[in-house]
Amino acid sequence: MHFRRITLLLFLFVATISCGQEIDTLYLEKNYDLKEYRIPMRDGVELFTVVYTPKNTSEKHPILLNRTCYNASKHTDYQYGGYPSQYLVEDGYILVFQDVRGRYMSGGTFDNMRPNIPGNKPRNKKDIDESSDTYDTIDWLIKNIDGNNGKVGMYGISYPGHYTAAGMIDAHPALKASSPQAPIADFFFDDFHHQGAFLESYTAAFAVFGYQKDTLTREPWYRDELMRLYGNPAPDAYDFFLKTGPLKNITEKYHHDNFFWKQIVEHPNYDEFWQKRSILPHLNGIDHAVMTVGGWFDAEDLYGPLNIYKTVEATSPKAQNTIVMGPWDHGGWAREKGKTVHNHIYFGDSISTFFLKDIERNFFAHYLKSKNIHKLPEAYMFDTGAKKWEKFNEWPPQDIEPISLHFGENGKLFVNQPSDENTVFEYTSDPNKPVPYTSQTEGLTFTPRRYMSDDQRHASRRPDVLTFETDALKEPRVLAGEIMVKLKVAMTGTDADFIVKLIDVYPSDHENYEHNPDNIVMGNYQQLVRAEVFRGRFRNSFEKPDSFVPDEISDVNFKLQDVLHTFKKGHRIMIQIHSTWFPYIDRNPQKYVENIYKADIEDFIKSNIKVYGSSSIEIGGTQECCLPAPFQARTEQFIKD
Ligand code: PG9
Repeated sequence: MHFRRITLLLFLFVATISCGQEIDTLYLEKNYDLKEYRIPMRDGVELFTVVYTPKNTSEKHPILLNRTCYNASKHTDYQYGGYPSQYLVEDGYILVFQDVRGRYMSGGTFDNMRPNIPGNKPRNKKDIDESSDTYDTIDWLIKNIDGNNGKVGMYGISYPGHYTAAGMIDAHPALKASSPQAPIADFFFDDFHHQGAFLESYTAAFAVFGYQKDTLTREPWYRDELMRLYGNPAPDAYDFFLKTGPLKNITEKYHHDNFFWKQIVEHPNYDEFWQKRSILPHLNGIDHAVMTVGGWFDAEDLYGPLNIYKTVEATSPKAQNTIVMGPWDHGGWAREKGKTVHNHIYFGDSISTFFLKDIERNFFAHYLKSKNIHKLPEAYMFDTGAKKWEKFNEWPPQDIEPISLHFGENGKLFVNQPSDENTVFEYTSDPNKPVPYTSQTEGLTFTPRRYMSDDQRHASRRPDVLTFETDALKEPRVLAGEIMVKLKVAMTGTDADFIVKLIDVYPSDHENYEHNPDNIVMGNYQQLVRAEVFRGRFRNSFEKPDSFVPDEISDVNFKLQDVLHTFKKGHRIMIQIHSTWFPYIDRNPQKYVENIYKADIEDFIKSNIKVYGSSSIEIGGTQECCLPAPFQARTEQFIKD
């Protein structure tokens, strides 16, 4: 694949193409003046910053700041890099795009999820982080950019969403509105890992984040490293990664000189390296407006938006804190395609335009232009089953009846009806024949996007997948809030992953959809609603993993990410449980080894796994869970401060 096409792919996977058909070079040239600056930070490092200032000087304008690791220069020369939305550009803001430290045209050294240094402003000159860089940037902009009204908003999708959240910490007083969108909160739970299990599908992404540049550049400096995997992209990632073998082969063949890969390999557990990079323990004392945005089908950052919203809610009573969750994949709200279809499922028309025009535009206008039009509820959540927006005055909602699910003989799933505790369900998990994460064949990609509402019949027909389903529902049932999985398991091996899926099973006579190819049969479709992996070694602590004792019953309790989904009358609720999910997730050898990134081929063994009838799944409201102790302790400490 030609490098420039990959570069475009890179930008698309983060930059997202906005609905801005009306915004182009001509529009920007006609309505904005463009200048580039090098803004000095407190330690002297200069950050490259592109500034568009409205030509209309009849009024002062607020500043909209986007800090990115994905190249601010794609906005130079009056290029419309895809964001902010056409509505914000048309409303008139001072549009600012900045390369974060160590990226592209900015000075300094890059650090993935640079640890935030706790403490109040101003810090001494050596202590810098994304929070201090944001503070210094805002301070400089307010003082040096003519025509600003003294108010600043921040926004960003994905990594830029993370930088937006970092800017909320010890924020500059001019920062009045922040919208972290699909923000990364913690790379041990977002993106590269899900609950400690490595996302092997991310292997190709390391080139973007694992090499320091040695000059100021407007072009990706990691071109050759990116082509190692993308020079001849595998059309079948399952086959490619199975043949590649254990993760140690990836180190030897592709990432032997990648500093981020080395960090991931050397820190397989939630140790201080990861804990200090989580943004969550630092989100406290926030006193401005925060609108966190996420997509229910975001395979990259779903943990981030949900937990950033909940943390701000718990620690910052002065913040006007809201969350918007729609039927989108990663950053899907920033691009309008007319019909919102995720994989095979149609959710409605112009849903992204509704968000951009009626939600995001009003949010910033209200807080930055003092337009009294902000009518956002506490939680603006899209029901992915009923396919409509719902407004809640809290999230998770406490007024929707939670349910518990229990596993019965012959694949029966019971609602609120505990089954025989002594019933045992068994399967043999073979890492050499892993369960595919998708019903389709996908090539080497940064992150899969379609699987999160995909048909699960390919899995339910496998002997190494436990499948339980209710009878057809006599009435609709709304599942809203958190999901707590409580498994009681035993195994012949000494380690295991557990993938648990919540699935909406369509009636056998459900009609097919016109927007799908003929071979997509919707009768008995098993639509994935939510799935998550849990690496069993972390069941007692993400920081200190434990092996399993063969044939001894163990508790494996963990959370799936939140849902809002109405299971319609005639549909069935299904749960699947299995122990491989490939190549989305790397394979657990199932023989306990200290570091799976260094496991040998001989460590990969079959394991007979038992799930006991005393297991259950609790869905709805707020589920008390097993946050990793260090994180939980720190959050409590910050809340107290
Ligand atoms: N969260 C997205 C990502 C981060 C790192 C690797 C791959 C993807 C993003 O910033 O788009």
